[in-house]
Amino acid sequence: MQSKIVELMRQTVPDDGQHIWGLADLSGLLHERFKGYSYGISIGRKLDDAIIDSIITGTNMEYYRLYKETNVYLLGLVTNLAAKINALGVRSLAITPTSNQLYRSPEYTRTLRHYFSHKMVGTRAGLGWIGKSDLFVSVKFGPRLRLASILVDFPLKPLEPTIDSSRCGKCNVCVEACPARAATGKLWNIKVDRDEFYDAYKCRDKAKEISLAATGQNKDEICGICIAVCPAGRK
Ligand code: B12
Ligand code: SF4
Ligand code: SF4
Repeated sequence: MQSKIVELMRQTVPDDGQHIWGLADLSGLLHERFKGYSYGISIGRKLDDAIIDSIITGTNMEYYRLYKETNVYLLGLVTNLAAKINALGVRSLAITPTSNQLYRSPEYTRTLRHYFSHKMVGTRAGLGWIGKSDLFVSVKFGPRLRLASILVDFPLKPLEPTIDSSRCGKCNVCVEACPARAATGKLWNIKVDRDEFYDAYKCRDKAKEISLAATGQNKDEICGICIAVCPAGRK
């Protein structure tokens, strides 16, 4: 069955240099609402370089549109894949890029955490690490991507070793560029919690302010300067 799922992924995810995907063992890592699922597939879709380069000093409408379009695209891709995996007889569940009822936490306003982390599936699939400003930094595209996931109840064997610690090294570019000063500069590893190195409230409040100024709305918190400056993704 592993080989059928791998084949399905190869056939369905475009081999166009704009996508990455990998298989993850999530045993013991998922919230109880995902009971029965212990494995997953992480998928990343690259973001357009010209648009990302253009937000290096602050966000704009083009990035906002790209963010919306990529969410719609990834939703379609993971829904299609989950349906095909279900048709193979393996129970699977598509996890959308943005929060929905499936993983929204009622505690969110107090914690700024939901019940599902796409980035965790990505590190378990060996596709990247968590950077100093809490972005997922993929080996292939740096942080210039959006993520989605699929959960499956079949024991998938990861194709790559997991990545358990940061590869940022001495780089501090995103820490210095962040207008909210949200990151401390401490390096991530799987034992270090988000709140020990990155302040999600500072980020959220600044991103709201920036979104309002650039797009006239502050429902979505759109900033992304930390994505644009990261040398791991820049040409
Ligand atoms: C809530 C949320 C926010 C909040 C809180 C952000 C945060 N970093 O926690 C706010 C509103 C501030 C925010 C802002 C932004 N967000 Co946001 N957000 C989310 C959302 C919906 C949930 C994240 C969450 O619950 N975090 C809780 C913490 C605890 O988990 P985490 O940060 O995801 O990751 C931790 C675990 O994965 C852990 N971990 C990783 N591997 C392993 C392995 C093991 C064994 C263990 C134990 C732990 C572990 O390490 C991390 C740090 O502790 C996700 C989508 C999703 N469901 O994943 C998007 C998501 C994180 N956002 C995203 C983006 C792009 C942004 C913004 C750039 C805004 C924008 N769209 O322009 C900023 C950047 C903020 C930043 N520097 O991280 C992308 C990130 C892409 C990337 N390259 O990393 C995501 C993944 C959406 C997507 N589908 O692509 N966001
Ligand atoms: S999204 Fe903006 S405010 Fe948040 S960490 Fe990145 S640069 Fe800082
Ligand atoms: S800018 Fe540097 S410190 Fe920040 S995530 Fe990228 S590599 Fe890591």
